[in-house]
Amino acid sequence: MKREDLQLYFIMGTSNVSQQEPLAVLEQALRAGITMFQLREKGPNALTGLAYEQFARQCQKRCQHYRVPFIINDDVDLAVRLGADGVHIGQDDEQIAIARKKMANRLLGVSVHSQEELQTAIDHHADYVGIGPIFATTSKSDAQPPCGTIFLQQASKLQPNLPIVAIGGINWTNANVVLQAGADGVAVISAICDSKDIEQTVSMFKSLSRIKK
Ligand code: 3NM
Repeated sequence: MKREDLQLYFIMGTSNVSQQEPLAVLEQALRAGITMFQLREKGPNALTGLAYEQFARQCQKRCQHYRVPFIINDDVDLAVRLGADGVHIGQDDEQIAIARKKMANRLLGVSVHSQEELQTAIDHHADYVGIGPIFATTSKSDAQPPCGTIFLQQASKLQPNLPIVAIGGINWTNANVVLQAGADGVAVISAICDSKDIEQTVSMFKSLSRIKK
């Protein structure tokens, strides 16, 4: 994968957006310059069945228009059926192995929280890993306690060839900390979903990443 694609990785599901249509939010984020998108349809009011698949296809179409990789959270079968660019999954050894096999040469991202989980992801040839939650987050109901940047720093030193995205409570005012700690980029939900000016928010994030390089 291109490491630069992790620079500003936007994650969204329909429940993350309240003031606007989710597709309108995605469109604004894409137009403003996000570099990767993950559909993460979770929560009590999450779309299911045909409505979920149709929404996923609409997101995919918009990502294709902007040539931004379209990733699906957890649902490997949907990712295969849609020909998504990748899938992102959590820490289940068997699931990682199955996902790697089914996704073949498409992207596989894995969330890791420890050295052991990092090694498991590497053993299964993950294309990138997500490390978090770096800061406190309200967007994931079962998130672990904030871990700060120490593990992120260790992981980037130990695995310099492994693309890493940091996640959890990241906004443009604290993003610099994780970029300095070695992340290739930041993955965000609320920083973009709750933004009153998505174009400006995206520009702020992207100017920070440029400073890092
Ligand atoms: N995964 P926000 S934290 C989806 O730690 C997700 O693995 C996390 O949302 C992890 O940018 C998280 O609003 C939520 O904090 C990120």
